[in-house]
Amino acid sequence: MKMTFRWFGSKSDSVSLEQIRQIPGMTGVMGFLDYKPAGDVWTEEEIKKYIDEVHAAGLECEVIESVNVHEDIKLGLPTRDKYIENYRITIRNLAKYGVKCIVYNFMPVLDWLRTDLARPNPDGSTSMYYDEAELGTLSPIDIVKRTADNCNGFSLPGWEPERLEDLEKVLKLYENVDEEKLLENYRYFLEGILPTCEECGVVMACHPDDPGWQIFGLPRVAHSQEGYDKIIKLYDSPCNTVCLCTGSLGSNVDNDVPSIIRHFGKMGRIGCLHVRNLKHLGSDRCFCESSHLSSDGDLDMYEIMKAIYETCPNTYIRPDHGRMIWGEVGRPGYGLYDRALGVCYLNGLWEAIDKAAKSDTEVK
Ligand SMILES: [Mn+2]
Repeated sequence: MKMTFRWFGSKSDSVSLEQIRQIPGMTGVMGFLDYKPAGDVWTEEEIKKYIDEVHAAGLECEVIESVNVHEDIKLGLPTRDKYIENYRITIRNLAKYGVKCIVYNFMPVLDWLRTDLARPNPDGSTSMYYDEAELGTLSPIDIVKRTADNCNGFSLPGWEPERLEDLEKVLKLYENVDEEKLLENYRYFLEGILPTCEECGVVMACHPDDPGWQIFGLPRVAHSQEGYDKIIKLYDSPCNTVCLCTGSLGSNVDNDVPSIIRHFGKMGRIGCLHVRNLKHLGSDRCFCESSHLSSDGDLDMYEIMKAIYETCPNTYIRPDHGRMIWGEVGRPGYGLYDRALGVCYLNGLWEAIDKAAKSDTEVK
């Protein structure tokens, strides 16, 4: 297991590489060029600058997150070929600088979604929060505006203003795209890029829909074991993998997260993992992001780490969103303190699982 931490770059993150390096057991970052619009080529120069900085801090950068897929690809428009070619160039450029795994998602229009980015908890901390009942009263444009207004001056992944300028127009285009059509467009995308990945030794890891169901009537395909099975079958390659985000999948109470990890872990199709917890509040469609601890949320983190240990022990892992604690101000979900506590807890679980497994072997 390689423990990593998301880092948005020195100009866009309240957390420094030095702070990340000082977290026990930390090996590297999951990197991100947050200023790149979907569809643009990530140039060698930009990649080198980011990765050199990470290496200079004594950390690795083998995973890159959110090379966003242009909407025209998801919609299957004729212009998609240009964006797929750009994506291929980006893959080659990232591979040149040692990147082994690229995280992306195939969610139409809207990326992950919350109705509150700083919901107060009884202990005085704040959490990101989602309530479907509240969402019912808002339009997609309302929710985008509210998110932009409440993120402490940082842009959130998937909420870049350039991407959302034409929101209404894009939503209209999706009226003709159902789940089947989206999967067809998805296949075309994978056929376009996976041969390049095979050539370069890079895996693509699809992040789940968040929350893990359809919203605003938009088609979504990546929020269950069955959905991922379909995606894996679209193009059979070891480079076609899942970014298994326990919080996103766990938002849907029908998902048995440890069992999904075992299913794809055994197939060798987990490219990396985001590990976090969440707590449902009174309804299956209302939850807040809790601390990583099992007893604070609905997910059994011990079973999750055990499933990883037993089926994909060499995977990249990072803590995912954390609460804001100890008065920290930063990008919602991406402060230092609660995520660093999450790392220590996950490392503790791992050591216990590892030692128990080794002493079992000795007894036999
Ligand atoms: Mn995630």
